[in-house]
Amino acid sequence: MTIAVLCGGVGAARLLRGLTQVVKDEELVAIVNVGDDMTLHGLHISPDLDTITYTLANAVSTKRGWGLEGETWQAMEMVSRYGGEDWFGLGDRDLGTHLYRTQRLIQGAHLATVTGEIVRAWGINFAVLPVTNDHLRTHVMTATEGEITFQEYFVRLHHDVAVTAVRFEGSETCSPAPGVIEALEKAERIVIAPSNPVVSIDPVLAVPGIREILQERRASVVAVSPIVGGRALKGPADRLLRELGRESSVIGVARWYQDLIGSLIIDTIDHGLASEVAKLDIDPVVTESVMTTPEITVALARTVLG
Ligand code: FO1
Repeated sequence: MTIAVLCGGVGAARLLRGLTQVVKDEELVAIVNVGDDMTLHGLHISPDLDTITYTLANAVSTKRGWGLEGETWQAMEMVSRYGGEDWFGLGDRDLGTHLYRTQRLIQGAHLATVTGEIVRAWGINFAVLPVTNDHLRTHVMTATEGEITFQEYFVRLHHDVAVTAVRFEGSETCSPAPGVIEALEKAERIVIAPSNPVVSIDPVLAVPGIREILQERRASVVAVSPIVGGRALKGPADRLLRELGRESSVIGVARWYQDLIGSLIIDTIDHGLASEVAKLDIDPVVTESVMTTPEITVALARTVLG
């Protein structure tokens, strides 16, 4: 049984941890957003790929949800001393990942190749694929700051600015990374992880060919709602849905994915909305979906595969 999981950052990483306890490594393929990627200090940084890597390696900072546990920040303190760009926190150990990735890319290696080298170095043996090896960057249009990159929105401005539109630079010209289409076509189950639909999952769906496969295989596609009780568990998904004229609720999520998913996993707190979801020809699956314990996480993984 092959499971293909469309992933953003933190929420996806948690679900993957549950899935790795339920299926074999060779059955699991994570297809990861790269729209958050950026070049800073001359380094290629891939936050969602690294969040998944560090989380699955049990090395992620549990407090932050990104970066490594037990980080020091000496290098960034030097950058700050010089008045350099210090709004994006790069720990000393995390910098090593970006140094290696950047050097390998300069040598001509594809992002998927380098990602494989990095995840294997952390003892991860299932496939972690960037959705594309090509340039793909999420930009948000804001009323007050004009068009900014995702990380400027998410980190520098603490996503505390209203968004009027989202754009995926490179989506028309990029191609799926090797193995991505094949994984989506042969998977018994395609899972949309509980990541931000607007800025984490949509960039993945914007890569040519991917949305079409989910539309064709809708009956085999299940999404886990990242919205619980009208709120995002982490990050701006609720605000973004509202700012883009959608409901910040499981109904808003169901409509967002309507032509792509056959089932939507919603939290028990939203059980009252199950019939509304069903009206959209989406099978509502009500369960504990807030992954606060390993037991809930594994149970959710089983439900996703159920
Ligand atoms: N998120 C923050 O809120 N503040 C940061 O300073 C920050 C630094 C950072 C460095 C490396 C990395 O892989 C992720 C980092 N993140 C930071 C998270 C990043 O913004 C991700 O894109 C979010 O997790 C959204 O997916």
